[in-house]
Amino acid sequence: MFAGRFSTPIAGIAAAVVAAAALVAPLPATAAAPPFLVAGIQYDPVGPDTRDNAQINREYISIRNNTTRPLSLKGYRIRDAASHVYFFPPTFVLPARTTVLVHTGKGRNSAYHLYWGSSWYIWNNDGDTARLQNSLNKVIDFCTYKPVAGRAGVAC
Ligand SMILES: [Ca+2]
Ligand SMILES: [Ca+2]
Repeated sequence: MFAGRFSTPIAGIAAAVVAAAALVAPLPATAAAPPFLVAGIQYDPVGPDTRDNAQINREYISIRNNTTRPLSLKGYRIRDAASHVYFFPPTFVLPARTTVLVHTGKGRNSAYHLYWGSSWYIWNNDGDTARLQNSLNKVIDFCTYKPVAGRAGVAC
C-alpha cells in the first residue's frame, strides 16, 4: 500500500528527471579560438606626439599567433576606427605563440617588428578601435580602448 502510494510520485519524479535531462540542450559548439589576437596597443608613448619617425614608431599594435604552429598573415590587415588600413607583407609568417609589433612609422621589417609606414600617429590617444581582418575582411579579433591616465598603452 505504502509502496503503491510512493511508487507513483517516485516514478513521477524519475520521469521528470529523465524529461528534464532530455530537455537540456547540447552545449553549443564553442567558437574556435581565433588564430590571431590583437594582444595590445601602445597608443600614447611617453613624450609629445611629434613628427619624428622614431617617436611615431614608439606607437605600435601587437598581434599574436595564438596557435601552436607558424601562420602566414597573407591578406590580413589592421584597421583603425577611422579606416586607416595596414596590410601585412604577403610573405610574413608569425611563429607559434609569438607576438609581432606593428610600429606606426616607417622602418625595415624584421621577424618581430613590422612598420605601418605612416607619417602620423594611428592609434588615437583618446580611444580607438583596432580590427584585425583576414583577406575576406572578416574581423578575426578587435580591441577597443579608452585612455587610462598615466598609461601609455593597453593590453587587449
Ligand atoms: Ca597615439
Ligand atoms: Ca585612429
